[in-house]
Order: sequence, then C-alpha cells, then structure tokens
Amino acid sequence: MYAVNEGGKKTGLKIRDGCFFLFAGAFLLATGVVGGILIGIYAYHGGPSGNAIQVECQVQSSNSLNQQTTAGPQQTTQKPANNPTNPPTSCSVCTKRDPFLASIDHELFAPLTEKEMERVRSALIARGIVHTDLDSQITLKSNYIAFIDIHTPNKEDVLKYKYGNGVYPGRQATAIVYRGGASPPDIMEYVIAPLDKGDSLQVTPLSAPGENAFTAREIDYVERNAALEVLRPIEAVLLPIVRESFDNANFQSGDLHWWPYEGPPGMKETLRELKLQLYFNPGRKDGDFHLLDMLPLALIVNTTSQTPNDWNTYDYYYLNQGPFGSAQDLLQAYNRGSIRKIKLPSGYRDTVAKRYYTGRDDSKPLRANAFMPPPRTYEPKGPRYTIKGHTVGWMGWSFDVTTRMTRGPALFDVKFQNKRVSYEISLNEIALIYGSDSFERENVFYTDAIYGIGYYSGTIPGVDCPEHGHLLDTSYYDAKTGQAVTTKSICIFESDGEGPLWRRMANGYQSGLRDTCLVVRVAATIGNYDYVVEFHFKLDGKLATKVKATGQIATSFWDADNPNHGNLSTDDSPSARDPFGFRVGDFSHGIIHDHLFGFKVDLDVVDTNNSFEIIHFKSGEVADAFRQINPSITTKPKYFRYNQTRYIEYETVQIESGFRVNPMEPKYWTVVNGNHRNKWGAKRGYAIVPMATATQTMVDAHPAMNAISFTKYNCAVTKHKESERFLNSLFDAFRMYNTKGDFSTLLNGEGIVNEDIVNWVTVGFVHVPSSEDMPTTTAVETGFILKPFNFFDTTEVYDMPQVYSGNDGDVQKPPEFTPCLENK
Ligand SMILES: *[C@@H]1O[C@H](CO)[C@@H](O)[C@H](O)[C@H]1NC(C)=O
Ligand SMILES: *[C@@H]1O[C@H](CO)[C@@H](O)[C@H](O)[C@H]1NC(C)=O
Ligand SMILES: *[C@@H]1O[C@H](CO)[C@@H](O)[C@H](O)[C@H]1NC(C)=O
Ligand SMILES: *[C@@H]1O[C@H](CO)[C@@H](O)[C@H](O)[C@H]1NC(C)=O
Ligand SMILES: [Cu+2]
Repeated sequence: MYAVNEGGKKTGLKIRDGCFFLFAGAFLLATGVVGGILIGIYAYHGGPSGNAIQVECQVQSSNSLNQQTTAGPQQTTQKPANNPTNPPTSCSVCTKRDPFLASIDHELFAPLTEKEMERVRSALIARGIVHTDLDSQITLKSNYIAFIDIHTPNKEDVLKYKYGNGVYPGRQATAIVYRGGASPPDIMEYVIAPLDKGDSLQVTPLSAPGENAFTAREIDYVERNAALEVLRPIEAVLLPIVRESFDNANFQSGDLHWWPYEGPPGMKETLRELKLQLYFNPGRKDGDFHLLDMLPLALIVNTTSQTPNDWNTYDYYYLNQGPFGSAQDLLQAYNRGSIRKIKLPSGYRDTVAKRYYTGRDDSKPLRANAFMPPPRTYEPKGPRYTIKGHTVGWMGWSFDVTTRMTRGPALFDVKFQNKRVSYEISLNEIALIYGSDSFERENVFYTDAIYGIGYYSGTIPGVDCPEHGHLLDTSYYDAKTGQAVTTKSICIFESDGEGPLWRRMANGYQSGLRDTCLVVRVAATIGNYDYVVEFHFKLDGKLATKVKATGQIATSFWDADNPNHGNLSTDDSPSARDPFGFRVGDFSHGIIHDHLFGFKVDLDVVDTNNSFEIIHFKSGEVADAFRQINPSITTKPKYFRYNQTRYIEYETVQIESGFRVNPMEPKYWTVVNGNHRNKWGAKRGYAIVPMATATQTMVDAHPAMNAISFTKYNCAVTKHKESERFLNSLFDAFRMYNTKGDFSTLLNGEGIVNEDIVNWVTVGFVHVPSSEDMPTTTAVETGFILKPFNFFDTTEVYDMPQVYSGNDGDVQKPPEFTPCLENK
C-alpha cells in the first residue's frame, strides 16, 4: 500500500531507466516547476483515491523552466506531466556536495568529546576528588560527577586569539561533583583545563567547599533509587488500598510506579522532602515515562539524611485527604471508611497503554490522500553551507554551534558579512510553574537546566531533520555509567521558505528574492516535554532563535467528586469549574503552567563597544514630539494639519536594567555601536524583537521567584562579566530561600553605555492544557529575532542573484539547475 522510493525494490514497481514514478491520476503539474516537484516525490501506489498512472521522469531545459517562472503563474500552462511533446529523458542524481571541510583540532566552542569527558573524569579521579569504584554502587555518601560541560574560555581571551595576537586559550571543561563524602557534604564545581594537551591538566574549584549545600542538588537516580527501596515495605501496607482503588493494581505488575519529580523537594536546604506520587505507566523503562495517568496517592520521604535507613515518611495523602503520619494510619482511615474513596472501573488499567499510544489510530478512517508523501525539499547542487568541525558557514554567515549538558544549545562568534553580530546566543534556562488542586502537584515548579537540558539522544528519522540535512555530534556524560554518550543531535539544513523574502511588482518591473534560510535545530526530551530549539539564519542578516514545546503535558488525577468544585458534567455554574485547568481524560486533569525560556544574547555590534538604545514608539500632541529634540517648539508648527501625531523618543539606557514586552507601549530594543555609523549617520545596530511571548505574571511573593527572577524581564541588559556567565545558578530552585544566583542581583547599577553588554532575553507562553493536548501536545512556538537596524546602508541582499524582469528587457533569473533525483 504505502511504499518508499527505494528503486522500486520494495514497491514492486516496474522501473525503467531508474526514473519512472507513479502518480495519483489527478496530479497535474505546472510545467514550469515539473522538475522540482517531480523529484523526490515518493512512489505512491493505490490508496483510497487510488487510480495511479505512470508518469515518466521528465527533464526540461533550465531555460524553459526559468522563462516559465519569470512569466508568472497566470501565464503558466498546466499540462499533465507525461506530456508527449517532451521526450522522456533519464534523470540523474543530484550533485552530491560534501559540506564537511577538513576539521580543525582546536575548536574553541565545540561540544566536549567523549575523549575529553574521559580525561576530565580521570583527572578528578587522579586527584581523589571523586570516588571511582564503579563496581560498587554510587551512594549518597559517594563523591561523584553529575555533569561535565564545555567551559568556554573567557571572551577576552577568545577575541584576542581569534582577532588579535593572543594565545590559544585551550579547551576547558566544568564538572559538577556531588560530594556526599565531604564534610559537610556539598556540591562542587571545577574547571578542568587545558584539555588539548597531554599533561599538566589543572583542576580549579569554582566554589568553596561547603558553599553549595549537598541538599541543593537535583533529584538524581541515586536518591530516587534509594527512596524506592525505602518504599518497598510501605508498598506492602498500601497494597489493599491500591488494589481496591486502582483497578486491582499491585506493585509487581510493572504498570504502577512512583513519580519523584514533583518539583524541588521542599524549600529549605536543611530539609529535603521528596514527594512521591503513584501513577500508571505500563512498560515503563528507566528514563521513560508517561504522566497522563497520575493517581491520587502520595507521600513524603524525608531524604535529608545521607543514610537512607534514617529516612522517615509522612504526609500520606489519599484523594487530597490527609496528612496521615504513616501508611498504617492511612490504611486504618481507609478501612474505617472515614475518608472518601475512589474506585477506578474494572478494566481501566488495560486502557492506559492504549491511550498513550501515539501511532495511527486504526479506528479512524484515513484522511483523503493521507498516505501520499508530503512535499519535500531537495538540493539540486548539494548543500550551500560548509561545516568545519562545529563552525558553519552559509551565505555570508559564519558561527560556531555547541551544546551544553546542563543548559542546552548555544551559538558563538556569529558573523554576518564578516562583521561580528553576536558573540554568544545560548539557551540558559527553562522555567515552569504549575498549579493544581492536588496534594501531589499543588505547586510543582521546574528549572530544567539542573535536570539537564542537553541529554541529546539523537534525532527521530523522518521527523526532526529533513533528509537533505546534516547532523553534528554532541555528547553528554552519563553519571550512572561514568561514560560519555555521543549522539548526532545537531541538525543543520537549508530551508526553502517557499515564498518571497521580498517582492516588488511595480510599473515596468517585477522582482524579488525567494526566501531561503539556514536552520540549526536541536531537539531534546526533558521530562515530559520535548523542546526543539532552532536558529534561523536569513539572507538579509536577520537571525531568529525559536523554541518549540511539544511532548506530553503533566497531569493530575481527575477527581469528579472533588468537593472543591461542582459537577462539571451537569452544572453550568462557576463552581463546576476547576481553577487549575480542564479535565482531559477519564481520570486526567491537565494542570496549568507556563514555559519561560531564558537566553543569553551577547550581541557585539561590529565590536564589543556597544550601548542599549530604546526607540519608544509614541503618540501625543505635535509639540510633545519635539520635546526631546527641540524643546523650544512649544506649539504645533502650522504645517501639521492635526494636533496629534505619532513620533519616536530615543533613550540610551544608562545602567543595567530589565524590560518587559507591553503592546500598549511599543518600542524597539536596540544594541548600537556609537563608534560605527552607517552611511546616513545612524549608529550601526541590531534590534532584539521578541516573537509573541508571555512574561512572568507570578506574584513576587511566590517562593520560586528569587530562583527564577530572570523571568520577570523579557529583555534585561547587563555589563558583560565572566563571573556572570549564566542567568541563574543551577541550584537555586533547590535552595529557594537562600538563592545565590538571583538574576535581579545582576542588575546592580553598573553603567552600560559604550560597554560590552549582554542582553538576557526571556520568552515563553502560558499553557492551559485542553483535550487536544492528549496524548501529545503539538508544538507551540516562541522566540526572538535579531534584526539589523541601521547596520547596513541598504537592504543587505543585493550581493545575491535576484529575480528581475523589467520592461527595458533586463531579465535576471535565479541560479539555473537541471532537475535531478534527490540525493540522500
Ligand atoms: C527529616 O530528617 C532529618 C534528618 O534525619 C531529621 O533531623 C528531621 O527531623 C526530619 N524531619 C521530619 C519532619 O521528619
Ligand atoms: C455528576 O453528574 C453526572 C451526570 O449527571 C452523574 O453521573 C454524577 O453522579 C454526578 N456527580 C456528582 C458528584 O454529583
Ligand atoms: C488644536 O489645538 C489648538 C491649540 O490648543 C486648539 O485651539 C484647537 O482647537 C485644536 N484643534 C482641534 C481640531 O482639536
Ligand atoms: C568605547 O567607545 C567610547 C566612545 O568612543 C570610548 O570613549 C571608549 O574608550 C571605548 N571603549 C573601549 C573599551 O574601547
Ligand atoms: Cu505546556
């Protein structure tokens, strides 16, 4: 029925000259684009709308192709692709062009390699900083490595090395070590360098012993497994409740599990309270979970002590009823009938896996033509980009791409037309605050960097990266095995925008340039969500950074009889609603939350001597317009017809400050270089333009807010400092009342005029899950665009071939090509 284009071997098609294709009968092609559409279309045989006919692969001359295109679609005759006037020609495979250039040894920003991570680990072992016996299990009293990340050299050193006469700063790494064996136990961060040379590796601590309390670490597999052990005897006590309430479930059947990641375990460093909730997840493997069937039974394990034997449990809750001091207390109340009970219908458990299933639903009729392959892009002469190690070049752009295990993807040294635009654009943090009317999930919040944004585990073929794209390596360190894992997770491809980057049809000419862009895409699974980060480089100097959220929502148990609200099915009164979201399944409730993505955006407009200027888009009385520029004008000049007008006001921000998007006060946030002006006397600059975005609306009193205070600003600007590398401390969510990296403290009044400045850009969305978020949530997108703003003297595209056709006979065409077979 459905066959892929593999020379017909699998499809059983009769192939002549290697280039016969089958098309659905009604598929007519404009001759002008026959080659482009024909190539790469999958063989399609039969299907509901059936009736396939054979079409020969036709190659037309490039000239006629271009003539047709220039003439415009209204003049293009439509004819079947098997037009007999065009003799069949055999198709050749498109030119293959390898984008990979000989790679260099010394990459300043490339992700750490497995070998480098191994060197880091060996160095830490050799110095006795971490315990090694991987044979004996890591315990809470071990010193072990949690993360190894690239430590990018100091900016000044990099710039001197690349653009001056400085020495090579060398490859460096940071390692985060959980020192359960230290006294007091703590978290240490080290810089290990230089990684490129054989000997004299330096290990430099970034924090003092004890400075970062051990209890500020994330909930890792060591703690989780120990907690699960503590729960074993408790499970036996809870079994009668679990059997009766949850469709005869038991703890051995493999579909019932404990979920330990209910946000940070408490608020104080001195008390670590791990909340664990039951949920259904048939066939769960380590690191893989579905959070769509959470059950209303949870408890606290006090994991403060480093000896799991000391751990006590309390705050047992069943259907929001509690707290009970122990499993026995809960069981007693349950048996006495003094608490409200829930009884899932018999057979419910068997429906769980089916509802998670994300393959096609066979019970639904297929949409017309749904098994026909969708359109796709191919590259007639191969990729137009080059890749040297992790340095990418394309159409005037060049940049380095990297990923970090904790904080995710980053670009460095981004240049356009040989001028530096940005030194660094890096994802730093993803913050979410949930709200739910349940003991289990009442106030979950996450800062994802500490859980690891960069555990990149490869791409999903056919989904993540177009077939003509190329993949780059990235690695992460697996604390459990002590080994680095390398995957091909950075996808690079050129994308056809299939429309105008610009167009102009005017008296006497029609002209334009088709939009194409280079995309760097990295997709990661972080807990229940999958996040896709993309950088889009445009021909005109714009650079869009986008982030998409997809994957699975987090849910809580849907309690139809929750006394805190009325009867949803029958009652139309406000009380029938839940203040925390909608019911999205039989026993599932989608819990409301937001997603806020914090980026470090270190623009260097031409060089590092920059200022932050805001262009306020105002309106008012005409005289107001002159107030800033020429205050002597106090009345409206006569030539203004109306008393009111639009105007702009200029503001050079003097000291470190943060700003929010406000549609009622539109403005341009620009980074400018006062020493470099365009032909028209304006300071050369780049504007930072957020896409549609939310801002943090949580009240300051919320205990998470110090840990994620960066979310209060869509754009904040600070003076560049090596001591302010990231917009927060990784650990602050785990020490909310004692934060050390509160972003607001970075805004401490330093001057930012004619300085090396950094913009911290936070964008995101709020999410009220609806039934369409089940079982998967389709991608939602936000981001920000960096846009040249008086950077060039004119539109920076005219060093490219343009499409032009004028009355004077001047005709220009896009580059010619011979249609060819997609080369995969
Ligand atoms: C939690 O555990 C610590 C260390 O064992 C103990 O000192 C503390 O009293 C416990 N807290 C509660 C609430 O049980
Ligand atoms: C809510 O209404 C439905 C439909 O009428 C009914 O079956 C259910 O028992 C009601 N629940 C409560 C708590 O009243
Ligand atoms: C414009 O402003 C002048 C001076 O204040 C006033 O006299 C006049 O009425 C205004 N015109 C209109 C159309 O409002
Ligand atoms: C930045 O530019 C200003 C204005 O031209 C100048 O006074 C200052 O010395 C420059 N700073 C650096 C570090 O070059
Ligand atoms: Cu969401």
